[in-house]
Amino acid sequence: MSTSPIPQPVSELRPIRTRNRLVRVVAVGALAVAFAACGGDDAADGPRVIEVNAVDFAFENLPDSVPAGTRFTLTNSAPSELHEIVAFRIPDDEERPVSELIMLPPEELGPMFAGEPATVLLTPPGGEQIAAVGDGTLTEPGRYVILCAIPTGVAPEAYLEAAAASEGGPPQIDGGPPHFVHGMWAELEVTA
Ligand SMILES: [Cu+2]
Repeated sequence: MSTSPIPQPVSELRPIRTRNRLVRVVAVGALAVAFAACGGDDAADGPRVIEVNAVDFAFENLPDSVPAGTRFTLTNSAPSELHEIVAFRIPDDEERPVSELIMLPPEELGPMFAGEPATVLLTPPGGEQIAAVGDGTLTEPGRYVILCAIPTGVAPEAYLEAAAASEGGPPQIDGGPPHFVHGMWAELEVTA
């Protein structure tokens, strides 16, 4: 071998590095990485997949009820806003509808969802989905809050950079109110 490898320009390497770092930092389990790597080739008798589309400021094609094991994916047809699906299972002893819970002040709502969400999928406008927590599959029956907490008016790249830098905590970034304030939330029942 007499030829030395041609170094790749930094501009080509950088997006790959950024993406890897994001997945490593934001994704909590190794499971998310494994699923992202294998690409979701579902067999005919495999889990049901529902493609949800995000617009400003709502989820399209999100049913009220799905069987356990359903996997969601997220596309984003909004012109400029990053959107996400965050799914939190509602505690069994909580009986209020999501329409009431979502109106609670942060100090009341926060503790109810202090744990890990069941899944978090982010998709930039017209871009590729990033599975940050889980792979979009909801396995445990119960009621769920589905919401988007992206701050209004934040540049998608800026938010993703902040999320990567926050090491699992809430991204430190200025912006308008979270999208769920504009109605980007839903209640979902996962049946056994
Ligand atoms: Cu959103």
